[in-house]
Amino acid sequence: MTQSNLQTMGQQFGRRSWAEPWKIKMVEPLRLISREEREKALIEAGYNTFLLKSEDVYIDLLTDSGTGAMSDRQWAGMMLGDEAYAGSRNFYNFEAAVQTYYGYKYILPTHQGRGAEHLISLAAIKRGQYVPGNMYFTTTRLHQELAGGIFVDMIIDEAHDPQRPYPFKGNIDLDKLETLIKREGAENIAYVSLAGTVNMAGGQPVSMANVKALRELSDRYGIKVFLDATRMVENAFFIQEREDGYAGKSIAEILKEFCSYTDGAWMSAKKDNLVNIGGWLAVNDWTLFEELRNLVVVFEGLHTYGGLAGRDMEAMAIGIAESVQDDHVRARVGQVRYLGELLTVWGSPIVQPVGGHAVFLDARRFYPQLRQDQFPAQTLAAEMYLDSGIRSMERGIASAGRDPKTGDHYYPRLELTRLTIPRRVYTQAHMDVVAESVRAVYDAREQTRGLKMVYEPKYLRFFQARFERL
Ligand code: P70
Repeated sequence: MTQSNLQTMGQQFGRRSWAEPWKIKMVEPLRLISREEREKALIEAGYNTFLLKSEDVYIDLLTDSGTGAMSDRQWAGMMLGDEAYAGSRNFYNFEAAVQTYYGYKYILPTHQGRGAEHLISLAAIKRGQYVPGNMYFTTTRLHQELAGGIFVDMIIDEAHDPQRPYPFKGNIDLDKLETLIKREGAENIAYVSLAGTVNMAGGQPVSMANVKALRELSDRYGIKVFLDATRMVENAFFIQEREDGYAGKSIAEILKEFCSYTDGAWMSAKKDNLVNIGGWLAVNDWTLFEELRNLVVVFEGLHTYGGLAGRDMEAMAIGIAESVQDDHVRARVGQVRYLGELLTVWGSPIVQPVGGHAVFLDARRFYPQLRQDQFPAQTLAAEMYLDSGIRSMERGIASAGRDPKTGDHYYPRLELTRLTIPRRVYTQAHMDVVAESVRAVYDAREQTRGLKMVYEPKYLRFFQARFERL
C-alpha cells in the first residue's frame, strides 16, 4: 500500500478530511438473502442483473439513473406540484433553472433522457447522414439509427484502452472528425453528438480545450454540436480539478461555459439533476425549437409537461440548483474515487482513471480464459451478485448489440462491468463491502465459466436478454 493511499481523501487533497454536505433524515432497510436464494434468483433472472427483483438485491449498483436520494427541499417541492395540464408554475421554475445553470434559450421537458434523444434525432437527422460522437451510448445511438443516421465513433484512441491514465479520455479526436467531414461533405453530417462525461468509456471527461476547438472546427464547416448533458456536472468537476485555468472557477461557471460552446443539449435528469424521473431538451435555435415543440406533443406530452407531473418538474428545478454546488459534486465524485482507489490498491483490474459516476471493472483481465462472445462482463456481474448480493451492470458485448448491416455482434474493445454509485444513497462502509466482494470474485476468477445467450430481443438486447452457464 502506498503512503498516499493510506491517507484520507481530504488529506490527499492537501487539507483535512471532508465529508458529504448533508446528513441522513430517513432510511430504507437493506436485505441480504442467502447464497442459495441468490443462486435461485440469478437463474430465474437468466443471469441478467436487469431481470433481478430489487428486493433480492443487497447493494444496488446497477445504475445511478433515478436511484439518487432527493433532498428535503426537493420533497417539499413535490408538495407544491401544480398539476395543470398546461402552463404549470413548476414548468416555469424548471425552465428558469435550465436557462440559469446550463445557459440554453429554449427548453422542453421530456419523460427522461431517451425521450429527448428521440425528438432531437427526428428533428436533426436526415436519412443517410452521419452522426459523429465521442463513443456510442446505447439509447442515443439507437435513436440516431432509427432516425436514419449512421453513428461514427470519434473519441480519442486512449479511451479504448482501460489502463491508459489520460485525464480527458472523453475528448473528440478532431483530426478524425475533420477527415470524416472532408470525405463525406459537411452537408452529410447531421450534427456532432458530444457527451460529457462519456458513460461507456468509464465516465471519462471532455476538456474545455477540446470543446472549444470542436466549436471552432464545427463553425468552419457550419455543423451543429449537441451535448448529452446527462453527467455534465461531473465533467465540470474534472475540468476544475485537471485543466489549467479552472481551479479557481466554480462548477456552475464551468458548466455554463462548456454549454456555451454547444448549440443545445439533451438530458437524462435522473442522473446529475438528482431526480427519480425526468429529462429535458434545450436548444438555442428558434426554428429547430419550433419543430421540437411540435414533436414533443406527439411523443411525450404538451410542451409544458413533456410526460412529467408538475411535482416532478419542481423536484428537477430544485435538483438542478443543488447539483451544481461544489461541495456536492466533490463528495459525489469523491465517493466513486474512494471505491476506485481501494480497488486499485488491492490490485483489482479497473478502468483508469476512475470516472465520475462509477467504477468499471475490466472483465477481460478478470477472465482472460473467456472469449468475448462468452460474455465476460455479464459473467462478472453474475458472479458479483452471487458473492454478495451486489448488483452491477454489464457494459460490454451484450450492451454493444449487433451491427444493423451485417447482423454480427459489435465487438467493443471495452468489456466492462459497471459498479455505478447512486447519488447521496450509500455510505463509505458500503463501498468497503463492495470492494471486498470484488476482491473475492477476482480471487475466484480462474474457476469461473462464461455464459451463452439463450434469448435475445431485437432492440437494446442487454435489458431483457437471458443467459445460461456454459
Ligand atoms: C445508465 C442510464 C442513461 C443515459 C446515459 C447517457 C449518457 C442518455 C441516457 C438515457 C440508464 C441506462 C440506459 C441504457 C442502458 C442502460 C442503462 N443511462 N445518455 O444506467 O437516459 O435512461 O433517462 O432515458 O447514461 O447509464 P434515460
